[in-house]
Amino acid sequence: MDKIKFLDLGTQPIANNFLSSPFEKEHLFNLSMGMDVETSLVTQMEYVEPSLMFNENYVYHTSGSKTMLNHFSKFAQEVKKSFCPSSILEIGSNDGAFLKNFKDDPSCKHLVGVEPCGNFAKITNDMGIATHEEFWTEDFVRDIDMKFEFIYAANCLCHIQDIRDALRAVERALTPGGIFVAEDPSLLDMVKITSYDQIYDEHAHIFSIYSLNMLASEVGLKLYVVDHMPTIHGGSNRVFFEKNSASNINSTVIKNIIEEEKAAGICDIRGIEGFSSKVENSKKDLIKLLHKHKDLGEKIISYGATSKSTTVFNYCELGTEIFDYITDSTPDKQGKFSPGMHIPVVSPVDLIKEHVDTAFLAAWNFRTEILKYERKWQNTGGCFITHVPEVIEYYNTMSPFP
Ligand code: DWN
Repeated sequence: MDKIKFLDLGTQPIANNFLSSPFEKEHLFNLSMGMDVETSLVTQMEYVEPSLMFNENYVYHTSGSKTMLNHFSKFAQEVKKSFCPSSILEIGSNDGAFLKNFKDDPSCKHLVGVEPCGNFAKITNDMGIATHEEFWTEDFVRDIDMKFEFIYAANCLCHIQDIRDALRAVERALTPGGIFVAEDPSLLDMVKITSYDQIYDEHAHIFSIYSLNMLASEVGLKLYVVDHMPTIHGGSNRVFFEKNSASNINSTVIKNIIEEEKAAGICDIRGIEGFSSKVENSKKDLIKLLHKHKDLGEKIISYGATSKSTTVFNYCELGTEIFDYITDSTPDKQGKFSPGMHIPVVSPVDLIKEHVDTAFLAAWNFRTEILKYERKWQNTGGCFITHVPEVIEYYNTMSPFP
């Protein structure tokens, strides 16, 4: 790919490599984004070796939030109703949050997961879902020699560096007329709300519908529906493709979406270059606001040890001089130190009893769920700080949360 760079997020560690000791040696790399000249794909300038990110120590559990469990259970019901597939494969099946909904469905004869992280492949194999501990490649599909009526990839396609190979693999694994559904962060949303923290080692690409459509059509996958989901992972698109389709369903809607993307400047390098200054301003504003609270002698913590916050903390150089600790509900992250900035990660605390004054909302994509849990603390004067869609402090007296 011939890429032109438009954003530099500096030196970064592996986003989910939580450390047992702050003195552990870390893999560091330069995180920069560019645009592919031919397809306008927004993609990293240099990719990180996949086995450094996706291995048996991977810590992100899809089932860690009620919002996502409901999201996948609801979509599984829709799939059963609309397609009633007899064979389903999920690329990047993680802890089975989606596939488990089909386990006892008699009409689904073949249920297969593909997951490179050994700890997660074990979880779904133990559930009785046949799971291959493999990366998704055309070679892998050639080896298994099976066809599926429905293939799903949630927050996974954007992780696969050789995107053309991944799409060829999908086409090869689908039955004629088979359906492929991918959901990933939306480039348009990322640019609109300056959520630059969608960029970290694992997210090799951030898709526009324009570039994803171009790449998928190269291999005969026809895009026919785009569902925009503004509240899922901070703004995602769920896109439906059909293999060998001659139909033109929804093409006007898709045309309009692509027109909107072009008008927003995300399909050409001159348009997207402006994103870089928005990101720099966000950084300056966040540092200033956090320091203002610190200078008042407040106790500040971060809420959710997310991959996204690895980008924010390392790009803005925010560490233990600001945050006492990060809370996270994932047992595998607790007792560890955050990548790069080495902030201790602890299990969720009672913010009132711990006298926390301010919490940075690192898991801002779950703010509705989190604000519900922390209503009491907010009623006692607790303040959330977020950087999305802009850097603000949020007290309970203010409404609505943007
Ligand atoms: O694509 C990816 C996305 C979908 O998920 C991955 N490559 C990795 C991961 O990214 P992330 O780490 O930024 O995802 P989340 O879902 O924003 O992480 C939320 C974190 O916050 C989890 O570790 C769970 C934790 N959490 C919490 O401590 N209390 C979450 C909720 C809702 C809570 O109430």
